[in-house]
Amino acid sequence: MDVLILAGFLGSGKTTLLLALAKRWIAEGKRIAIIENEVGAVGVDGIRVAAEGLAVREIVAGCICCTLTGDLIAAVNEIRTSFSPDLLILEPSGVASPRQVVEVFDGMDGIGSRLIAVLVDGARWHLLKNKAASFIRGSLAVADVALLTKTDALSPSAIHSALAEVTALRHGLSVYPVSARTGAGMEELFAGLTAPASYRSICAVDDAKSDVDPISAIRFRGGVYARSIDISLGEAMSPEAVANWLLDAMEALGRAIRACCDIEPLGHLKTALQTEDGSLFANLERFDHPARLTGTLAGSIRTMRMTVNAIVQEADAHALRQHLDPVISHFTCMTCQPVQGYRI
Ligand SMILES: Nc1nc2c(ncn2[C@@H]2O[C@H](COP(=O)(O)OP(=O)(O)O)[C@@H](O)[C@H]2O)c(=O)[nH]1
Ligand SMILES: [Mg+2]
Repeated sequence: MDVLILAGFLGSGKTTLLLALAKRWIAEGKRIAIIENEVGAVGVDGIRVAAEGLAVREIVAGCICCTLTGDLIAAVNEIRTSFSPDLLILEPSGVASPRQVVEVFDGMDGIGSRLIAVLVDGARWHLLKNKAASFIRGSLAVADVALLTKTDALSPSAIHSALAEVTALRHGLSVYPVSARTGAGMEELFAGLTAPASYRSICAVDDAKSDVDPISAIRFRGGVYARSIDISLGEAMSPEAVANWLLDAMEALGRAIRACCDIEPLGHLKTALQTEDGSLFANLERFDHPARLTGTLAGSIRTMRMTVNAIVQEADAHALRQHLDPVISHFTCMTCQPVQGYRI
């Protein structure tokens, strides 16, 4: 069983890329298993991956690079013996230290090639390079390959300078520009990741030395909010009305997050709405932009489960809870019943 670790800061595009890679390889006949890790007590990515019909194991309520290492080892062993995939794709939480994640696989039985791809968010590069520089340097220090994601949101000259700046953080590392949204760069990535020989040409880092200590460089300080509620609608709603409602809800949640931060927040707010006929997902990682929806709903909707997961750098967990709880309680046209509490 080979292992591909897709690491990167909160909201850098890991789950989106993971879905694109997994679907492509499954179509080619590969057996793929996925592990999703989220720090909050309830996660959204596992729901999103399962909604695509993929085999996924969730590890929540902590980080697999430290507190939940034992859970990761148990999950990997169980997947290997019971499912025996060709490839296990692992998405650590967006605050994990990739070095510590990869060390979990050292000396484990039955692991073939092991590769760490570190995603760097091109659309937020201007923010990340100032506010999350040590996280990115620490991640790149152990990367086999780096990907500059969301290139569709950048001009050609911005791509060029971001590539140069990211490469400068880890001498000798090849940084690969991709857009999972438009598919730009994806063919080269598929080819590279599938054929180890050509992969070497993308990933010319064998001799590169990094002077960054990858663990001490990664110290995340911030707040986590994760909560799941069951919603019964007084009157049935159409999928379009629910989608519009979710966009409004995300705007309100995003505003609440901004209100509890002194500076422009850096983090990721994710929401899943699960109904009997499909699921809808919303993401906000640029808090001054509207949320983006994915997934599909059908039929006439009477009940839904809403799962919210937010993690914000430098935010206080209590402040996050104080700002977000009332918003969730104020979805007034609905009867909300908490099913799982938030966790800090
Ligand atoms: N413009 C653009 N946005 C993307 C792309 N890939 C992901 N995103 C957006 O980035 C946000 C975070 O994506 P996600 O895959 O959940 O990131 P993760 O937190 O690293 O797993 C979502 O709003 C996605 O729609 C891309 O290629 N282009
Ligand atoms: Mg994700």
